Amino acid sequence: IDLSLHIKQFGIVILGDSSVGKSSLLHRFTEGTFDESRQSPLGIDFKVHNMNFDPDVVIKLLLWDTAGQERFRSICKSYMRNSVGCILMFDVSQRQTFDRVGSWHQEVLDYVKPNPMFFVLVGHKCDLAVGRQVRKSEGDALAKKLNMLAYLEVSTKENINVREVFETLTRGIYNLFQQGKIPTRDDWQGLTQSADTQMQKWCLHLSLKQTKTEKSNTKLKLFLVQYE
Ligand SMILES: Nc1nc2c(ncn2[C@@H]2O[C@H](COP(=O)(O)OP(=O)(O)O)[C@@H](O)[C@H]2O)c(=O)[nH]1
Ligand SMILES: [Mg+2]
Repeated sequence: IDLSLHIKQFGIVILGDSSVGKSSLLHRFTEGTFDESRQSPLGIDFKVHNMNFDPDVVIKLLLWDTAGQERFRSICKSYMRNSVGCILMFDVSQRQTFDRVGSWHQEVLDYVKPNPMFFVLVGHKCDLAVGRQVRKSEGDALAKKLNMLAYLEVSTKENINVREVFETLTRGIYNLFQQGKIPTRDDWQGLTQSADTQMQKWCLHLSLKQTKTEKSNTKLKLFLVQYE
């Protein structure tokens, strides 16, 4: 039995104009709920979420939500620099938020240079069929033009495609990394492989939300025996 557990850490930043639904999306993904009257936290919100692709790979997502920085984007710089993935959002019922996607994209790339950044474009609030101002084909075309991993139409309210956003981005980055297309650097925290200490493995195993397979249960027991 191979005892090595591969732990990778991806920094992910959620960006887009004010009120497109960034905080709602992150809250739905990490807490599972949507509350229309919920006040977005001001400043920077930070969540950690573990993804378990197979028993041997754990990806720890460091998720950064931004608020109030929309007009002072330079504040975002440091955590953009420490991210490898970006969920770039617009509101399908607000045309101007779509029109600004291109400039968000360019600014992010300028900030993170020479490090890479991979994007998923989110057309949010797709439950608002009546007020829609941007067509799905336009979102698809823009994501393609800007070389993004995907375009997804999402509703946090109706819980449509929420998990898919995070999974598509994480899987896309993971696959590129496996293909050697994302070089890591000592001075870059966007994508890191954490130290393989027994304690970390143990903690990560315990914090995994997904149902564990027989194989990883066996591993957990072995770790516990080793740790004790
Ligand atoms: N119709 C609809 N409204 C949403 C959805 N997600 C968020 N909202 C609303 O959009 C507003 C802005 O959301 P918020 O998460 O604070 O946006 P942020 O400024 O980008 O963080 C709030 O009134 C939310 O209730 C959605 O999927 N559908
Ligand atoms: Mg917010």
